Amino acid sequence: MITSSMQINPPDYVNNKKLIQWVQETADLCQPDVVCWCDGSQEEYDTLCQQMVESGTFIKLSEETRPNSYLCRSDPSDVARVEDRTYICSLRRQDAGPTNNWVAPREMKETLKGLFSGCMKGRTMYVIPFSMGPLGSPIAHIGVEISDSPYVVTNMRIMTRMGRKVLELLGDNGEFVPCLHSVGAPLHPGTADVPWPCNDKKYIVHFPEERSIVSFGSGYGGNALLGKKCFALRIASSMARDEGWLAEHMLILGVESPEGEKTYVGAAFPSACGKTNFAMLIPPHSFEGWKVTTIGDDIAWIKPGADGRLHAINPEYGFFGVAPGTSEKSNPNAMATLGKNCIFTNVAMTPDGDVWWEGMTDAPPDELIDWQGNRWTPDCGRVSSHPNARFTSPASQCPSLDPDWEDPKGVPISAFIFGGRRGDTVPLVYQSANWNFGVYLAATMGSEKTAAAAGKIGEVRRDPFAMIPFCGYHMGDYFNHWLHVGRTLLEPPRIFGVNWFRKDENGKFLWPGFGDNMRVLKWIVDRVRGNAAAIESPLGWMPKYDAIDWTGLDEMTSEKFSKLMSVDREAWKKELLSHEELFALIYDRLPKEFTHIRELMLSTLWLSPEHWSLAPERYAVEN
Ligand code: TSX
Ligand code: MN
Repeated sequence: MITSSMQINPPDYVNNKKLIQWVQETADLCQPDVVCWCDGSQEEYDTLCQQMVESGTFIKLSEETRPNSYLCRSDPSDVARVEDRTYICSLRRQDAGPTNNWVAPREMKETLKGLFSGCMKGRTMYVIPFSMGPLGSPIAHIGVEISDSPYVVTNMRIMTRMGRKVLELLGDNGEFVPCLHSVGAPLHPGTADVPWPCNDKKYIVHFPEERSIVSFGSGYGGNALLGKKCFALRIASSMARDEGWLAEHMLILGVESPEGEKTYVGAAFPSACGKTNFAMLIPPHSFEGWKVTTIGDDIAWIKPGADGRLHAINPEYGFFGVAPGTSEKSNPNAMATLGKNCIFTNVAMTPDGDVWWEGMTDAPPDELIDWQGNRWTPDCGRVSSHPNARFTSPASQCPSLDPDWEDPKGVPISAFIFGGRRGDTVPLVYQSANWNFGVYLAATMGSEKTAAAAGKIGEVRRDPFAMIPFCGYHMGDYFNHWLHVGRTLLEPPRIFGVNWFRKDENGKFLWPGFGDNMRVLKWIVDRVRGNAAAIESPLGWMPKYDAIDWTGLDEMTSEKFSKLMSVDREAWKKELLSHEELFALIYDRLPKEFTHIRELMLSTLWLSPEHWSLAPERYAVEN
């Protein structure tokens, strides 16, 4: 369907020869009925949403309770990223590394040519220009996604700065990352469309040397919104290595003291650690005058500045977050962000046209339509929302959004925080002795599995820098790049490890988490500014009980805190020895520094605890 606002020929503001040629070649290959150059206007967005309502892809939610918002139910087979179908097609297999799938670029291009030939028949091919990062920022980059999915267009308008102004900025000779996407479901004459077209055959392909992306067969966010994981992490990490910066799977937040001093930190966590909740944290009542501000919840692009510090932007424009578990208790700022102008995918719908998901409220509604469109009641034995159900929401609606979140220079980063979900062994918080030890800490971070997929529940899965699924090159080279960046900085960010998930002998969480994480964050900020005491351990610097503000948290006795902070020698020897498994995988490109650091930490653990610390205090040690 064509409307007056849709441009079939390149609009007059498009003069980029490379772009016009790529669009023409792609149209020739994919044979869509119509080519539409997206301008990013509200009118275009509303038209596409209306078309998707008419085609059964979108359901308009109640204008009273959820203005200008839509529910979308995907095909039940297309609900998550497909890691086994994700490829890094570097020229040399070695450069993709052992943690990525690889096929030779020429061979992959032949395969893709076959798949894309005529794949958009009966459909509209949308040209979606977008900027990752504030328009014109020296840290930002432009991409253009071609897609046959209106769901992708509408989500890209929320998740990126999208439309005409990007093409104007691109100019005649500007550089862009071409991102080609198709759901892989051509519409033949006489056949009806389905609400969520997709293809059983899926390919998510990256060509790091030529900086391009091709995605086939899936409409799901992480596979289809190519600006996010594909560009901002996989391709950008490869660009960053070549150019001396960092593209990281990190949230960025600001901590503002009552005196108005601002400190920015980046933090990386594997999935199911509450990254978005941490990015939007609300401090406890006792922290009067302290504020946490949100710059981003998922990705950080970080460049060394002339001042010798690192400066970070959030390349995204919205949040594509996991809905289940998001509530007024766990994340009031996210709930406020979701009030209007959102797209919900695979959540449940209430009888009055609103959304619901597991964990949103203590008690479920009496009746729902579940994510597959079936009637649902609390006793039916199924979940109402898919566990990976998502919201797409504009960042601008987030109450905790930092006033400087669109500063083209980025915000100066004072600390990096790395965390995982660990029921034992790993203390609540510790500061690495220096940059290299911090890189080691991040490279060996891991999380316990919470859902039974591959591997046993409780088993530690290593996810270095939370980047295993997202690094566009060899993980050993990635570690070396981090070590290299540290050497170029005059004022490197301090590096911290955290673990909100340590349990006692009865399996109960020792730490209340959520807003109380502010207490840990304040110690981190104080450390960075040289205002907090610490004692030494083999893991690095740790807060004494008195170094943390416990006002309003009576339950945290010094005894309980000691449990949270204890470093078990035997557990840590096992922990350090278990790093071998990860290191063996990348043995030929493993930084030599890592071997030294591991040996040093092991030898320190073998010393009696009296020798760990220069300070007399230390935490309980089981021998
Ligand atoms: O997001 C979480 N954060 C970070 C918040 C800023 N979650 C949810 C994780 C799943 C996405 C947490 N869960 C956190 C946390 O800090 N901590 C925990 C563990 C926990 C769970 C429930 C309680 C306490 C801790 N409840 C009570 O104590 C009542
Ligand atoms: Mn993520």
